[in-house]
Amino acid sequence: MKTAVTIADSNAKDSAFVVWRGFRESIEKAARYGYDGVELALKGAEEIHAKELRRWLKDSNMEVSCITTGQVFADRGLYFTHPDPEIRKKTIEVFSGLIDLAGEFGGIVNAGRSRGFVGPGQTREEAETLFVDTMQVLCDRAASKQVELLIEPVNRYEINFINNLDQGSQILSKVERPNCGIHADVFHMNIEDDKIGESLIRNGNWIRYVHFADSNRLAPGLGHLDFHEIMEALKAIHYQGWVSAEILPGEDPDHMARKAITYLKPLVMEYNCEIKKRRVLP
Ligand code: LER
Ligand code: MN
Repeated sequence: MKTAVTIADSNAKDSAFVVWRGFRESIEKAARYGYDGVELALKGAEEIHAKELRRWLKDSNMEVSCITTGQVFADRGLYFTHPDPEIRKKTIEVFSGLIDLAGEFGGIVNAGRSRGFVGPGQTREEAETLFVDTMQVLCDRAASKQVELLIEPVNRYEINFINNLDQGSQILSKVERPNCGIHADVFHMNIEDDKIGESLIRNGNWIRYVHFADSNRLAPGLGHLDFHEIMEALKAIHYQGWVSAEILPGEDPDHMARKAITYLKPLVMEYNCEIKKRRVLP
């Protein structure tokens, strides 16, 4: 398990949900603070100059954990279940660019709110069909680049579609693609899932990525979520992926990022030791 923090371009709006802005400075800072990687929140692949990014990552010995797409929805109004075929076509075009980029950086693209919702005048079945069709097209593109496309269940106050992990697993089984999966966010799970640990275990086969924030969406440790329960559940499913701090930056993003890594680092180190010990057991 490795730790990451969410970053975006310097002009990203609040809806990007990132801790730091400005790619180069954020990568350097994340490395100094002790994170292993950065999660790139992007509006489109054109925001990234691959050669520069490669150099900044190498200089700081950092990795990209995942490419996330909240701004594709919030800023550009693009999503999988849009009733207009032209908008869906544009969504596929933008996601294809991000998938190609992930082929070189991180190997994971997330569809949070951009997976769409049940719109006015649309039935749930119609939204589901559009979602499944779009996922299939994009998963096939992603497979050719060895990329995984993950959906993130998001709480009901933000979206009316795929709110908990059970719903995520259920709809992904209709997508029928080996490179789709779930990106779990424990902040949303605290609102939507019956028991966080039990839901992580129940849906463990699908989980490929995890967002960590506390109940108040601040750094882990500053709210009332039980991160030991969460780590125990991740251990039970032998989770080997990233834990990424997607937290509200508050007045002082540096302070919040520091709080998060100070809490996460020992937790992850202990986890990694135990997972290693388990693996040598018969
Ligand atoms: C994005 O990762 C997320 O968690 C959402 O709350 C954004 O709507
Ligand atoms: Mn999230």
